[in-house]
Amino acid sequence: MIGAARRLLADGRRIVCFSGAGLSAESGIATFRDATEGLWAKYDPTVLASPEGFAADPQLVIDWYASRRRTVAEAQPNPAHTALAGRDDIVNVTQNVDDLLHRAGAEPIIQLHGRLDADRCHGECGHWEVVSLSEPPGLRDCPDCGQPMRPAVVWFGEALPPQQWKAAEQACRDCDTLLVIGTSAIVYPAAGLIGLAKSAGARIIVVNPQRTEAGRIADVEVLGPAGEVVPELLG
Ligand code: BJW
Repeated sequence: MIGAARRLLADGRRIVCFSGAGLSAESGIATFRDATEGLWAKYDPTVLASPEGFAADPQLVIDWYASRRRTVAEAQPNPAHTALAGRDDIVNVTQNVDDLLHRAGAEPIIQLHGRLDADRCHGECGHWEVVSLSEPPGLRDCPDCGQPMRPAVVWFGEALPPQQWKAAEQACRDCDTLLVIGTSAIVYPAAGLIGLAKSAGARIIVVNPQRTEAGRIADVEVLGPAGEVVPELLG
């Protein structure tokens, strides 16, 4: 399977990598849906990452993000990030909110679900600030309008940033090879990019230790961890 995937990538002229939380798993960042351990295990991330979760308990949500931000601050890019960064012909479309692809030096990167290293006003005023991952802010109000500040990420029920979404759709429509890494492929509209690329004629390669929804339409499915498989595919 790895040989078949390598050949597809070698033949690719317009390659897009569509990644999810599994890309950063070997850097020590917990995936969204895999069982978690420790302090936050008893909370459901799909509830915390929603406007309803924030309205119900803003302090809890901000504390959860502070903990995740500190973890990202301490994490390092893994060999999969580095391999992707080594290929400036690959367009990265990621669902990840961490900055590990950036720190590895990958470019371009389209971040569909926002970023952890910024906060924005939860109201409509548009105030936005870069924040420290290692010393994240606590619960606080927007200096412009007094509404609460919150991480600049996309929660369930919220629209994806329109420019990034448009760029991702364009890239997936135009690519001839889509490398799908470390995503359960169940969160929409992002997961729909795989079907979009497929119906536009792209070959689909999926890298994941487990079988996923994306595997159903893959031309090649490589079962294994990104940190081992991706350097082999792109080296
Ligand atoms: C490894 C590995 C290793 C492990 N190597 N791999 C149709 C039907 C039903 C519902 C919907 C629908 N369409 C839309 C919805 C609603 C919803 C949705 O999709 N829900 C589904 C759960 C059903 N979608 C939304 O709400 C979206 N917005 C929307 O639709 O808006 C409509 C609208 C339009 C106009 C105006 C207003 C509204 C928004 C979705 C936002 C998602 N946000 C999150 C949180 C981001 C912030 C944060 O991190 O806190 O994004 S949720 C979470 O899921 C996060 C991720 O980016 C995203 C995807 O998860 P991902 O990356 O796939 O991670 P996991 O954990 O699921 O999977 C990890 C994988 O890695 C696994 O497969 C492992 O096997 C693998 N792995 N180790 C490689 N070493």
